Amino acid sequence: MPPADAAIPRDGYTAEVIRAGLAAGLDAVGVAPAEPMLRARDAIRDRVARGFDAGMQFTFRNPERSTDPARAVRGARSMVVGARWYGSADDPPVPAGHGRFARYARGDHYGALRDALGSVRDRLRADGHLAVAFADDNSLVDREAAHLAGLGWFGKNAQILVRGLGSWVILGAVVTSADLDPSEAPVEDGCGACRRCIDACPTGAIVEPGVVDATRCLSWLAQKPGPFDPRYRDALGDRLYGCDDCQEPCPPARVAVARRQGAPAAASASVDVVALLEGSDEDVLAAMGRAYVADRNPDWVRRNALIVLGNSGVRDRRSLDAARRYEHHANPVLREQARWTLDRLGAPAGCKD
Ligand code: B12
Ligand code: SF4
Ligand code: SF4
Repeated sequence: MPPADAAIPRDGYTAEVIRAGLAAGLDAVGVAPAEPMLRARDAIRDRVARGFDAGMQFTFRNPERSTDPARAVRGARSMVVGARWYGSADDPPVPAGHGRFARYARGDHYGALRDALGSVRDRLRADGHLAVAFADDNSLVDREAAHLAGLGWFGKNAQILVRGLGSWVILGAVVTSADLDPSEAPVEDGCGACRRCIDACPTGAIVEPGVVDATRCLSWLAQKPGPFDPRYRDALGDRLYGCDDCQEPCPPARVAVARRQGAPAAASASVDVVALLEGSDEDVLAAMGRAYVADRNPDWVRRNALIVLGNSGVRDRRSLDAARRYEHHANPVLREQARWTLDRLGAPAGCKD
């Protein structure tokens, strides 16, 4: 597999802009024309028609806007799309009674991505162009932009796999009025006959290659407000936030981790859920760092913590007392969740031991 920067032009303004992105900490950079992304628009409409959007807002709320870069920046001509690798050399074991963070939520990777995109934006502005950076923003579909910029191919897990880096990357773009040379695209499919991600998904959420039913995806279920679908509480296992199961077994992702010797060790991979359940609102939100928490309401994190506690099998006094704190909580979602947790730990609600 050629390295991620194989397609960088040797000279010219586009090459300078791409090199500015790489120098600022992006691991791969490509350029796409800022045209409407009609395939993504159709895909969003298809997901909504099939109910796979699960009521999510994000890019789904206004597909005409999120698939048209010119709606984000008037007179847009190009998108400079960047990927930042967040893989780590290790995956620290998660002790019983701890809730696991998915890899992308360990540390402030989006902060580093936005800083790097900001450098590209500043360079373009300094040269007299309009430029706005977007990363994980409702205004732009990042994966389709990355695909059109030749950064990688769509894996069957719906992730963009960057050449030489695999899927442990987050994505963002600078939409600009500068007329840049598009990168070579699309990148040839690299999945072939493999289907490990589809088989590894604990809830069968990858219903077709590249199509995720968010009503079953643990990543969404752990983010959404309200009660957690009882059908998937067992499957949540020890995940407090996010799910990596459709990436862990992916051969190109594994090769990239093995190849990038000296990659940093993972930042904190988990948190003690009893401590979380005993903590104040501020403590809970602080433990989540800059991860998305719906309405910044710590109760949705506590709901997940109760499920993780129930799944942990840790039935000591500390765990039972933590769950019992929520038996009479003001939030009915947490009351119901606490009852499930106590049942799961073999200490039904109301039972004093
Ligand atoms: C909504 C959302 C979610 C939702 C829905 C995911 C989904 N599949 O759409 C939920 C909450 C479930 C989610 C989960 C995750 N997400 Co998310 N999410 C987004 C968000 C905000 C919008 C995505 C979107 O618009 N989807 C619309 C649908 C229609 O797009 P799609 O399913 O990819 O459709 C395309 C493919 O089907 C492809 N296609 C068309 N024909 C074919 C045919 C074949 C054979 C194939 C393979 C593909 C293919 O073209 C379609 C159009 O582009 C973006 C950020 C952004 N602003 O773009 C991040 C984003 C996609 N998420 C990201 C990440 C990291 C994750 C998680 C890994 C987090 C985690 N560890 O828990 C999981 C992975 C789940 C998964 N397997 O997709 C990254 C992806 C990075 C990458 N390498 O691709 C993004 C880009 C955020 C970022 N800026 O880095 N996410
Ligand atoms: S993130 Fe987890 S639940 Fe969602 S599709 Fe991937 S493996 Fe399935
Ligand atoms: S696990 Fe296999 S099929 Fe899935 S994204 Fe990776 S290479 Fe493609």
